[in-house]
Amino acid sequence: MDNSEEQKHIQENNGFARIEPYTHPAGGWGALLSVARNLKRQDILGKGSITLLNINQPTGFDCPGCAWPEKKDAHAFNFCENGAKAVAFEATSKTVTPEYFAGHTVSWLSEQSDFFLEDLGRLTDPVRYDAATDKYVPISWDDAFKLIAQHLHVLDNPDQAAFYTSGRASNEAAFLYQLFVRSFGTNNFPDCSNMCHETTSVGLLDSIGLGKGTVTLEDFDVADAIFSFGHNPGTNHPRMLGTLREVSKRGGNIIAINPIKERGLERFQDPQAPLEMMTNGSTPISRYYFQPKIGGDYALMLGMLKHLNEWDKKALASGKPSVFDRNFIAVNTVGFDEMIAEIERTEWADIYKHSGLSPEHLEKLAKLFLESERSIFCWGMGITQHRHGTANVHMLANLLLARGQIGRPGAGLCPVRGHSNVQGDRTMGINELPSPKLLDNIDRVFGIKSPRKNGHGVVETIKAMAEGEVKVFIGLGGNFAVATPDTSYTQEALRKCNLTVHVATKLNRSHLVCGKDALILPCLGRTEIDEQLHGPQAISVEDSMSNIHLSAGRNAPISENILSEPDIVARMAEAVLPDSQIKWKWYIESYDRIRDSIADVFDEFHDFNLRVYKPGGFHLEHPANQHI
Ligand SMILES: Nc1nc2c(c(=O)[nH]1)N[C@H]1C(S)=C(S)[C@@H](COP(=O)(O)OP(=O)(O)OC[C@H]3O[C@@H](n4cnc5c(=O)[nH]c(N)nc54)[C@H](O)[C@@H]3O)O[C@H]1N2
Ligand SMILES: Nc1nc2c(c(=O)[nH]1)N[C@H]1C(S)=C(S)[C@@H](COP(=O)(O)OP(=O)(O)OC[C@H]3O[C@@H](n4cnc5c(=O)[nH]c(N)nc54)[C@H](O)[C@@H]3O)O[C@H]1N2
Ligand SMILES: [Mo]
Repeated sequence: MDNSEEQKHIQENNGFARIEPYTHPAGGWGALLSVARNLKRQDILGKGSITLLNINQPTGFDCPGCAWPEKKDAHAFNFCENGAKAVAFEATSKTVTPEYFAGHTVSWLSEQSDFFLEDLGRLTDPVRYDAATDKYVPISWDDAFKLIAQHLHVLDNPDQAAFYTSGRASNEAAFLYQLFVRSFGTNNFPDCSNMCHETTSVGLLDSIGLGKGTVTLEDFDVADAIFSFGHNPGTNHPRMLGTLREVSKRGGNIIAINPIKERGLERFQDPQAPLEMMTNGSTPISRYYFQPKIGGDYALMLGMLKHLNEWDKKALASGKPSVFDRNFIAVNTVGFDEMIAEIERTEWADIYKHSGLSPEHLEKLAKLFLESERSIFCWGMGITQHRHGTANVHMLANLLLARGQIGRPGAGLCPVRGHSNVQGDRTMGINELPSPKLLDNIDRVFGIKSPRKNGHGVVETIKAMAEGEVKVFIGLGGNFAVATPDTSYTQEALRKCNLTVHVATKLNRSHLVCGKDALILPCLGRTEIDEQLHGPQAISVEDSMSNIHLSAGRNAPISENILSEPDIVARMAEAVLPDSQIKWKWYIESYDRIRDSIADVFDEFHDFNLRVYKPGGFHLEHPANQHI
């Protein structure tokens, strides 16, 4: 379909792409055709190949598509269908200019589909909402920052403003942003992570002392079994399918636990493996597929532990070694006996009822775990987005701890994050519940007094805006009005604000849900050259496996009137905090300076610049993944 046909097709389907039965493997020829179509749609066929060859290379830019790590020996095409689309989407030559805004009211734009809005192309100039004409009109950068300062200065207290972050912001942008917001005086940091892997971060912090996974890509090379709980790599992390395919090819077990049969977990045809493409073959991915009830994972994992416990008793009674890693448990854990007592109290009937698995299937699943000396547990939204998501995560950790399978090569915990730097943003201090240690360190390095009161996350921010307690909303990326729960209530809440500000690459619905005053501030994307006083700058990101590496764009910016995210944050800080001792603009001359300050605040970032400029970057140390 060409562009106009596709628009027509979408219009005819009320703005939704039609879902049709799909009988082919995930990936493969279908994926490549789709990539070609998207490059064409965005008018970058010529430019596209150069852009894509740079993706996820040591000297290129980090793929904005997702947070799955890159292989160290990546060949020239280490990107996937989605990554290619995400890049095509950003590197498009289509633009939304002030002239476009002059011809279209916000009411008219609001009637268009989400796809239509983003498909308009890249934002080229800062604009301000004009209620009289119901249109966005151009504003200079200086005036935009002045307007933000005016609104923030008239608040009764800093907690009347909230500062959202979407997980694409770089470490450098996120670090400056949290420093600005804390210098201003609030911890109101709603974050896309609140809707995503929050339960992972909270649950793992309880279970292993740090809210992050414990494995690296190399662990997948030696694992006996990969357990995939509630995530769908086929559409969401396609590069992960390459990793799973390798495991499958060398005879490793892949076990999916998912109420729905996801095509990507069943079969995968790798567009980067020529032989499979020529023969139209595909590698089976999951050897075993268990389909619990939605929300049944906690009961399922409890059942696995109950089986292990029964087998353990039998083993001990007949003089065989324990099923559990007793030594590891004694040295590294607390509360094991209490957990076993709780498991013994739980009836099998309840476990079957709540998990939705038959006794035979549950026993088979527990056996597979027992037989695997090195297991990796991967998980996504099927585990985290539940009321009992944190308890689910505790249970994942409990199973591995009971078998001593954390900190051992080929074994451990692997949350599969979404946005490409959502983990890094948290590491940089984007957190509405900051630890005293973080605040003390920031205060020591910068001589400020960070607020000690906890701030608002996403849900509290929406409530506070609805009740008129938060009056200014500033978003560093994202699509708050759509991504958050209870859309109509959220949109009503945003409209009550005195000012809404969105830093963005593309137009989306949130920009059309305006406060009394509203700004859209266009920023550079990952693929673009970020030229500052000391030359082109690189930013850094942290992937799902705690690897930190640099990313630098190669394309010319889409417009001369857009700024980098760190620059926008720094200029906003200058305007809002004229008496600040922090040299905001000086940081922008060279991002190495931001990284030096990050190293001063966070011990694990020691020698940041030295280490991050090495090809592939470095791995953040983590006590739970020290191999023993
Ligand atoms: N194309 C594309 N890719 C993306 C994104 C995007 O918007 N578009 N977003 C990115 C982001 S931010 C994220 S967080 C990731 C999300 O990626 P995923 O973590 O894969 O999330 P979902 O797509 O919601 O898929 C959830 C899976 O869990 C299963 N499931 C549902 N309920 C349960 C349950 O109770 N138990 C179990 N065991 N399984 C269950 C569903 O069948 C589904 O397969 O994707 C990232 N990648
Ligand atoms: N119904 C429903 N709601 C969900 C989910 C779901 O599966 N279903 N998933 C939840 C999850 S897991 C998450 S993580 C959240 C995501 O929530 P958000 O992060 O708020 O939403 P996104 O849709 O990822 O944001 C996309 C927008 O980010 C902007 N953007 C893209 N690249 C850049 C960049 O480099 N810089 C800047 N400044 N802006 C950029 C573009 O303007 C684009 O329109 O949504 C949550 N909400
Ligand atoms: Mo997410």
